[in-house]
Amino acid sequence: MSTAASDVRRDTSEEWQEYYQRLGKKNTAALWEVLSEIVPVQPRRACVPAMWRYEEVRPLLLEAGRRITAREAERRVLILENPGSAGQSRTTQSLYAGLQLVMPGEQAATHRHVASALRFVMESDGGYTTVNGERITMQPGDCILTPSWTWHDHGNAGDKPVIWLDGLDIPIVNLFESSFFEHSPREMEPVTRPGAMVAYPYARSRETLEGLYRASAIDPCHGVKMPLANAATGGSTLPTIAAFLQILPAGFRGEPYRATDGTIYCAVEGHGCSRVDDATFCWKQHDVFVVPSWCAVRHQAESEAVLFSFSDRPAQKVLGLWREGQP
Ligand code: GTQ
Repeated sequence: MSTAASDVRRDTSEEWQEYYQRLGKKNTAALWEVLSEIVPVQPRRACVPAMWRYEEVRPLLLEAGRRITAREAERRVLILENPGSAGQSRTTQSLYAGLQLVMPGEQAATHRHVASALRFVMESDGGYTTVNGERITMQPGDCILTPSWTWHDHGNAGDKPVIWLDGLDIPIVNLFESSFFEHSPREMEPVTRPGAMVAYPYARSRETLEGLYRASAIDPCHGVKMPLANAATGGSTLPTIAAFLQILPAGFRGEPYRATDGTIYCAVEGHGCSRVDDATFCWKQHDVFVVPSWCAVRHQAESEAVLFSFSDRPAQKVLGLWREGQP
């Protein structure tokens, strides 16, 4: 492995220390002390591989349902915090994920923010989200978008808890210090865009995936993986986030793959295990796991399995940052 230019012997003599102090007083610093940290040879990750088992987190979320109302909380969500970045409200370095709960009869207030969101529905019989005045019903497996600065609220007209996985680009927006947020002064927003543009019903995407599975070759790393294209633009799901659905045939033994877009996975159907660097995550429906940037992942499926995933790939691509490879 090559060494960075700054791996020189640090001079700790008093004379140098005194010089560094004078630099600090003028708000300057010696690059040669930090170069290999700030320009690493390959990605230096704060985030680590991690998994959240649905059967463990769901009871905690339902407990939140007894402790706080959706109104009080604004959004009743348990953030899936990466243990390598505890307290930073992030799941990968650039993306936020959380599990949101809306109890029967509840309605979460109408607001909008610069951060874009996707929702991947886990449990819903009567759940809905309203995007710029258009009500979109939620069914398990549906993916629903809340593009940047669109008004949205969530509700539950059924008699059972509604739960979904939220994915937002909050850390990206905050990196750029470009966040705005506001509550709606109105109870209802006028309809300003068709709901079909922001909804990916599972029945439809699953059928498209099945067609691809029958028609195309199985990728040795990904099985058959398809992006959820943006219906309005034909481009990525959201400007900053791409969502994918992939099928792993029964008995699939994937080859290792890595890419610079840290990726959040949610198991939809079947069960299997994914090896992420040295960790092995055995997953079943609704379990969530994260593959940080440039970590090798290899998926294995016992039964035929379907995984939903999302990452910041479009943001990295447009900035010329994205790389992938087989480790
Ligand atoms: O549903 O609008 O998980 O504003 C975090 C912030 C969900 C939402 C989150 C939010 C929302």
